[in-house]
Amino acid sequence: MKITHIEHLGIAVKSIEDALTYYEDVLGLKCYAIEEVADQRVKTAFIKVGDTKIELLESTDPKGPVGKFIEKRGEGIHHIAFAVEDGVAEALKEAEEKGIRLVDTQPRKGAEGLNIAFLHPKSTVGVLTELCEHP
Ligand code: CMX
Repeated sequence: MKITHIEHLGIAVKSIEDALTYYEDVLGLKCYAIEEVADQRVKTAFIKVGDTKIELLESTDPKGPVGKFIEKRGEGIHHIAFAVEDGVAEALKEAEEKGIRLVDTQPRKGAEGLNIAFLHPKSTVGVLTELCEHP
């Protein structure tokens, strides 16, 4: 697959409002959008940092992926998202052929309207990995 850049880093937080006091007041960054992704049971906040972004993830359901993550591992880096040039479907096919366990077998819609899919952290050296592309 052809990865062009890190599209964003996902960071699990208990409260976006509390986390923003650090990102905005201490680091001087600016949140430009807050969006709920209902099917993922999260609220997301986006912060631009140069050519990439940070996506803060607040769970809306303790049984959702971020709720479970925080319960088990606490707040912190949740996933890395790579932009792929040759399309998410093609990248997924290639990853599967190379023995990687897929969370999503097909691309789906994520925050900001991107086409996204996740690779399972148990086959990506411990880091939940998202592949994404602008539609
Ligand atoms: N990073 C690294 N490891 C992780 C992880 C993460 N984000 N999430 C779970 N794990 C690990 C757990 O620690 C656990 O490891 P051990 O067995 O060694 O304890 C193992 O994976 C299984 O964890 P689990 O709590 O039983 O969770 P599930 O198997 O139910 O789900 C996963 C794990 C990755 C399939 C699920 O979190 C998922 O589908 N993630 C993709 C979707 C997602 O994260 N959405 C939120 C973001 C949405 C967005 O950005 O728009």
